Amino acid sequence: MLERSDLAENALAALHDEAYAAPYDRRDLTAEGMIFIGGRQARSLDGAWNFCVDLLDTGLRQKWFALPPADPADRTEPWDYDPHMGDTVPVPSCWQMLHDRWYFFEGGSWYTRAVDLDAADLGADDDGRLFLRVGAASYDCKVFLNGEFLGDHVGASTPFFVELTGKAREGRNWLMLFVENRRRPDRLPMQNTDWFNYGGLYREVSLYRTPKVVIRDLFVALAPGRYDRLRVQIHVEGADSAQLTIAGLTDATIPLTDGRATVDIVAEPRLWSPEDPVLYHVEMTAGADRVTDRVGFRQIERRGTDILLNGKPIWLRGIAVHEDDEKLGKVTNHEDLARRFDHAQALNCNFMRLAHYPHHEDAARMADERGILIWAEIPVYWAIDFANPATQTDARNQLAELIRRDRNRASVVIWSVGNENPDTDARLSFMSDLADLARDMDPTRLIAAACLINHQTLRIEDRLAQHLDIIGINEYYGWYDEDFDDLERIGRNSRPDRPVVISETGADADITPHGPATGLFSESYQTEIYRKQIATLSRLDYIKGMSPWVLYDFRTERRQGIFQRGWNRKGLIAADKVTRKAAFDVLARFYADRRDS
Ligand code: GCB
Repeated sequence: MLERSDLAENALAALHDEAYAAPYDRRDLTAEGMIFIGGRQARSLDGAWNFCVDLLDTGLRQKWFALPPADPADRTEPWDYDPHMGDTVPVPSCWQMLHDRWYFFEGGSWYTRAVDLDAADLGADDDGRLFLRVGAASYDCKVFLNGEFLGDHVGASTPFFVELTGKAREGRNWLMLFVENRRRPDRLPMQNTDWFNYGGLYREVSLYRTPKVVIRDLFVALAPGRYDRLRVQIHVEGADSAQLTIAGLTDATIPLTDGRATVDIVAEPRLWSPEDPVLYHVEMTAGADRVTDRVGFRQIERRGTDILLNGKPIWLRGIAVHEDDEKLGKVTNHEDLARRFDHAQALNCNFMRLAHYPHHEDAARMADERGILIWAEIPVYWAIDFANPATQTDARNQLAELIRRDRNRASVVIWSVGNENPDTDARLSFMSDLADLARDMDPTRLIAAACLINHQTLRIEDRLAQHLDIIGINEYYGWYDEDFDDLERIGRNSRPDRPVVISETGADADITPHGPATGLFSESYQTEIYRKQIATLSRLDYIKGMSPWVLYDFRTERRQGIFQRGWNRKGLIAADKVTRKAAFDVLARFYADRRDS
């Protein structure tokens, strides 16, 4: 007889245990645990990780993470998965893009890799600290190190941190991440969306060494309404002052109370704008810790139905874009981002909507460099479980993580708290709370949401509007709504007291060899819709911009028509991200005229 270990006993007991996941559903890795990473040296953990899909959560039930490494020949009990060996996948990646058999896989998966650390990594010399950062994992990620459960994060698109200080050991460590992407009614988004449910560790994973003192947060911007004052908000752990240097502007010692300070500093920076996207080198030290950033300074405000950038009215010539790639899925790289911004600039855009969830942080960095204004959003999309407090906590945390990550980016001018949600009491309370949170964390930006038109009254009408600075409107006249005259009526019937941005409009065009020559789904039909939309919308003076749907065709499970075949074909450019459709030029010409007017 074999002598059974605890693990083997557990594997047997777990056959009848349906509460197996409860200890790991902690949701304790949140915005609170973030550290500021600008200018820090990262040790990349990207590359090959051991991997296996786990449809039945067997790894959580049997505790695969607790299996000590051993040569198979030395094991005395059977095992269902050994995380220390076997097939590997690259990180970052989406598993759907790696094997046909994983294309529609929704469930848990295990990523494992060895991490070798020396005494210096563990802070032996300087009492230093060690943090793991995961750029994004879709949707729930549970972190284990050497068999120990360290924490749980929910939300598919924002980064999270785990402190490894005191947990990691000298020599070989085994880091294991359980990443699970089930669509569920209580998640953001819920089951039903119009984009593909990619899964996996699809952004970078890194280690950060810090000294004992850690700069957790640094937020620097023009003080609201002022051009001669910077407002600086700091959170440092373990120091009672910080030194802030902004090249050519200031060199200030800032006293901290309980590690925190919010101070105004006299300075008159050159203003960041699409025409002059100037960035300043910012450096902060506290104790032995040091971080840097490149930050632009600008004001964005609304006055009546106007949007003002640095005090001057601006019209947002935009385009909406998904984070989606034919070959890579949601993985973003520099080349892809650069091409995206090249295309936006070829359209004569000054604005981009990053739909429908936080995109890679490098998107806003590139927008800072290129002078493109950004609408950033969280996936409060369609029929969210608005009455569920856990869903609300998740939404608040995703918003907080996004704001903490990107609020030094001058390009980001709008936080959007949702897309096309029904006007119910529960939704109003859920989303107005998000608007309040965004304003509270960041008074230097405008708050928006993509709202729906009231089709009964043919008016722009949404109770959430009073909590927003910008009313986004998604409308598809000529496509889902056939009567184009209704768009004219809506224009006349509506008297919004604040700016409206047409956050979506468009039509599908299938330019693959299967595509039709005329009618719905043809290139000519799409072009015609753009012409009519532009003609109608440009007559409405409360419309202060638009971001038509969408730059590239993107993958989505819900589109299975013969001209769709798993793709939303509303792109102005096909899924190859090269072939432009005729409507591209129509929009580019309109934006060129608007720029000059
Ligand atoms: C919308 C949604 C967007 C869809 C788009 C469409 O209103 O906001 O996510 O992809 O329409 O193509 O139907």
